[in-house]
Amino acid sequence: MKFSVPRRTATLAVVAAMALGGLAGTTASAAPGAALAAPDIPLANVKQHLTDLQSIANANGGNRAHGRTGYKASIDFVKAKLDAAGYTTTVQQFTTSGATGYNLIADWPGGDPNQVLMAGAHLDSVSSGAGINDNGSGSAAVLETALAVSRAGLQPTKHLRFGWWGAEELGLVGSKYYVANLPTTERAKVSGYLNFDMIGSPNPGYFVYDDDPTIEQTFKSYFAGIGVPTEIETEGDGRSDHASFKNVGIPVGGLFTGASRVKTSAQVQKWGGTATAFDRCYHSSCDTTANINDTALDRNSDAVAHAIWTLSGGTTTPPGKVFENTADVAIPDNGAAVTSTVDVTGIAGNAPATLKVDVNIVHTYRGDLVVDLVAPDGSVYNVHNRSGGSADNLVATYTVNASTEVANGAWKLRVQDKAAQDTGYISGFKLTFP
Ligand code: DTR
Ligand code: ZN
Ligand code: ZN
Ligand code: CA
Repeated sequence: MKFSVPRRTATLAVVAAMALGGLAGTTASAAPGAALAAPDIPLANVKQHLTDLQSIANANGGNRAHGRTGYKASIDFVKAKLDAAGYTTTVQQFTTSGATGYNLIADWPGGDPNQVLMAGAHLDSVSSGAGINDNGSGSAAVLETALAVSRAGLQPTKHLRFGWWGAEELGLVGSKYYVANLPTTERAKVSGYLNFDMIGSPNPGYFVYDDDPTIEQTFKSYFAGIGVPTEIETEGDGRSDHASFKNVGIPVGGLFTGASRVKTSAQVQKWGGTATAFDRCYHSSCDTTANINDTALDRNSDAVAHAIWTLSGGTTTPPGKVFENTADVAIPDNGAAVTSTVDVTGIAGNAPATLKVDVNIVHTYRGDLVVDLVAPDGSVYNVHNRSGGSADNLVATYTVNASTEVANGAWKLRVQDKAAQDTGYISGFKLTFP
């Protein structure tokens, strides 16, 4: 039941959520130049995703393989969570081995579109089992990190994009298809791709891909910080979706806890466990939720978040010239548009191609809203158009190419609520010029 929430309660709700570390509406920021620390990724949340993926396999013939109903159900499951968290999602279809395959791409609004940091995992299993370690573990860790980005209202310098790949088990087919269909100009914008395939093995090792040195060091530093020794991943070249990105020159990295290879006695000394296979259920029907080492899954999930926060430039960019209006402006429910205005002065020439637009709207149903930036000459730049469903609030940073607009003048944030029930107000509108 949708309901309208009086401003005071809405404010209280947002404050309460902030206190609980819950909903969006809390925008993470740090002193200029300071790095933002990644949040702890709750192991319970990651395990719940694995339980849900196990249930999907159980309800679909025991697997989540390409071309089977369990795979599409897995895609729908992950997509629904990301849509509710405010991501812009795209399902990319392809055909292989006579069946339709699906990739899921999720973009976190904001950040520099010319610097894209990607992270991904293949979501398909083999046909013999549920594929909980291979690769529910990677898929769930990436999903929970994406949800943590949303909860934090992270506004990184780079644009964040997450991918869940189909048909990896048939030869990296989904990720190859994604890269092959990414225009060269778009590939050039991807500053790095982080891959997570089998990161919860029951007899785990802690392996770091040795491809891009910066990414490798980011992971190594994390594990060193928690006192866990790592080794370079030696069997990985070409063995998972990072190869699709590496093959077109995109810097890659990732984590791995081992498959059918046997842990050596030296590795047992280093990591504990037994001198047996890292994952004795690799590609087998016993790759279920019982086939997970919680400590490995927890450590690697936190390492995923650490890498995303660190490599996305979680530091605040050096402040430029800021023009802000923090006056609250009530948004009439399903009614006329309202505006918040900033008067820009002292900026010579035109606005930049990367004009930073910070929007802070308190509302109980962001899918009701159409939000436009209106330049002094009346040009309209739509930044939000009814996406996000019933999620609360719209707290985001947009990068607008306003290079054809004269900078000085009255810039307006125009907001219209276009659906009955649920109301809110503009809490803040900020423009940052370099
Ligand atoms: N090919 C992956 C499992 C795998 C085997 N070796 C590595 C090394 C690095 C990442 C993944 C793997 C699969 O079966 O999905
Ligand atoms: Zn596999
Ligand atoms: Zn795998
Ligand atoms: Ca409404």
